[in-house]
Amino acid sequence: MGPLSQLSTEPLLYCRAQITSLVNDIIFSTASDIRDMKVRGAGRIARAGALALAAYAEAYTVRDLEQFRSDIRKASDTLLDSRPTAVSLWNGVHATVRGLKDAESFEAAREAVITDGRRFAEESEKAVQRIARIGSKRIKSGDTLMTHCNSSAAIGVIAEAVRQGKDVKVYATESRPWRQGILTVNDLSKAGVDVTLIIDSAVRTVMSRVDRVFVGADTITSSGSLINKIGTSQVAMAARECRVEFNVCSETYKFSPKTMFGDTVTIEERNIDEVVRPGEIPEGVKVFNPVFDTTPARYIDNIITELGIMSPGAVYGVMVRQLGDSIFNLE
Ligand code: RI2
Repeated sequence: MGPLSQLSTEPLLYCRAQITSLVNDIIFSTASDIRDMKVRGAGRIARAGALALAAYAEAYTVRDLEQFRSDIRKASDTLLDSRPTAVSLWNGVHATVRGLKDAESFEAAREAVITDGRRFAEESEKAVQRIARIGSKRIKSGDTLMTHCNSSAAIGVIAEAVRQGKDVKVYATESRPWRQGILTVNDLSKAGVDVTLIIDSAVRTVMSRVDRVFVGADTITSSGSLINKIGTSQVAMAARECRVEFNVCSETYKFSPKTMFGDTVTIEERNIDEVVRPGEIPEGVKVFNPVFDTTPARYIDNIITELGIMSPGAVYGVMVRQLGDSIFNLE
C-alpha cells in the first residue's frame, strides 16, 4: 500500500473508528443506565435492552454478516451483564436477536434485529396494558390493597380499577434501600388512588386491614416461584397468615425457560453504600444487601399475565407452549 492510498484511507479508518465508537456507545450507555438503576423495573430494562440492540443494528455500518453477528453477540452480553436477576432482560435480548442465525445476508440480519427489537418493546407495553384490564377485575369496590416496591404491572392493575370507578385504598411499602415506594405513591397518587406509604417493617401490622396484595415480578421459575424485590416473600407470608389473596402481575416474558433446565436464578447483591453511609458503622461490621428474594409457589394465589390469570402450577405448560420447537436448543 503506497503513501497515496494511506493518505486516502486514514481519514476513512478514522471515521469508521468514530462511527464504531458511537455505535458501541448505544450499548454501553444503556448497560450502564440499567446497572446504575437510571432505567429500572423488570419490564423497562427488557424494553431498553431490546431497543438498544435495534438502535445498534440501525446505526451499524460494516456490511459484513459474520462481523455483525459477532458484534451483536458481544452487545447482547454487555447488556445481559448489567443486572443478573430479571429474566425479562434475557428474554427481551433473545427475542431481538433470534433472527440472526437464519439470516442469509447482512441486510436481512440487520432488518431482523431492528424489527424484532421494536416488536418486543411494543408487545411488552401491550402486555402491561392487558394485565391492567385483566387484573382490575379481581378488585372490588371497597377493597384495601397492598403493593411492594414499584411495579408498573401491579400499578397498572390498581390504576385501572380506580379508573373504572372502584373505590380502593392502597398501602405501599417504602422498599428500602432504593425506596421505590416513593415512586409508587407518586404514580398511584397521579392516578387518583387513595394511597398510604408504610415502612417495610409495618407490613405485618397493616396486613390485617388488607384484602388483596398485588406485586410485580422480575422472574418466575418453571415451578411457579416468584423472584421479586427483597421483602416480597415476607409480604407473601404475612398475607398467607392473614388469609389475604396474593397476586403476582407478570408479563409472560418474565417466565424463565432457563429454570426448566436446572438453572438457578442469581440474586443480585448491590453495594453496601445503598444501605449505610461511610463511617456510620464500625469497621469490620459486614453488610449484606441482596435486592431480590424468592417467594415459593405455595404462597401465590394468582399469576396475572397478558394471557390470563393462572396458578403457579400452570407456568411450566405456558413456557413449553410459548417456546415450541426452540425448547430443544435452550440448554
Ligand atoms: P415491572 C423491580 O425491580 C421490582 O422488583 C418490581 O417488582 C419488578 O422490577 C417488576 O417491575 P428493580 O428494577 O416490570 O426496582 O412490573 O430492582 O415495572
